[in-house]
Amino acid sequence: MIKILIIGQSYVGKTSIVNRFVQNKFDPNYKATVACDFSMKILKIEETELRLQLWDLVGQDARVGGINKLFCRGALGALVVADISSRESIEATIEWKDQVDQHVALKNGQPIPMILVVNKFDLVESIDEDQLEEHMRQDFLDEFAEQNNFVSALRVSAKTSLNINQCFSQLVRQIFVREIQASSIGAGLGGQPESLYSQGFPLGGGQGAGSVKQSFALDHQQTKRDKKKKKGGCCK
Ligand SMILES: Nc1nc2c(ncn2[C@@H]2O[C@H](COP(=O)(O)OP(=O)(O)OP(=O)(O)O)[C@@H](O)[C@H]2O)c(=O)[nH]1
Ligand SMILES: [Mg+2]
Repeated sequence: MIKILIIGQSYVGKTSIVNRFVQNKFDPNYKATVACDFSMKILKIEETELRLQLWDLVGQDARVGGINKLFCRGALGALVVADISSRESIEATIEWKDQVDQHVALKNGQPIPMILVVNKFDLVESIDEDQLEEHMRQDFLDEFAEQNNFVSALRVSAKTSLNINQCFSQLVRQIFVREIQASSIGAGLGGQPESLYSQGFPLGGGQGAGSVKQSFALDHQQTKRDKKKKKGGCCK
């Protein structure tokens, strides 16, 4: 099971990205996520099924409430989402990334891989690259991603599907690379990831064998139970 966090400011399109990836659907109406939506997608690669567990977190302000660290437990990667029409949402990804880094790390202490996902590219797609505002340009985003230790920066659109499968497949590739480096692959991912890695991960989001989606909020009981279990967990 590969747990992936989907984080970023409110309204940037986190839920829309997950819905496009898991159900191939897009809803133009906004419905704020409450606490966390939980989805699963099974990717079948040759004879191996990879189970992606997607945690779509509420876009609460990272500087105020912060991410609930219980949500981060066991996460192996994250998509940090911004809205191309909001420079502020891009700058805010640094804060979101820092918060996750404080709560979870790989077994060797390395940070989990995170991709900068700049959504709603459809809004500016028709504009020439050199006419775009600075923060919308790929070269700016590449540099921003490098400076802030993101794996990469991808401009995507949940509305048109552009690069939606790619951001998940790129992230899963990085998870395998870092897990192999951390020598914890067997425990973390199950299956036969090393053989997958050597075959170059023929991952594409459209190959999902199945998916399921449900919502939940952490209730008091759950929080207490998790706190008790915390010893030995991967969240600090
Ligand atoms: N044009 C355009 N609109 C989008 C895109 N993705 C999402 N939206 C719209 O943006 C609004 C917010 O999308 P959500 O997916 O609910 O945003 P969110 O980040 O999950 O928001 P919270 O749950 O509040 O954190 C909705 O009205 C979506 O239809 C996109 O790629 N293009
Ligand atoms: Mg949402």
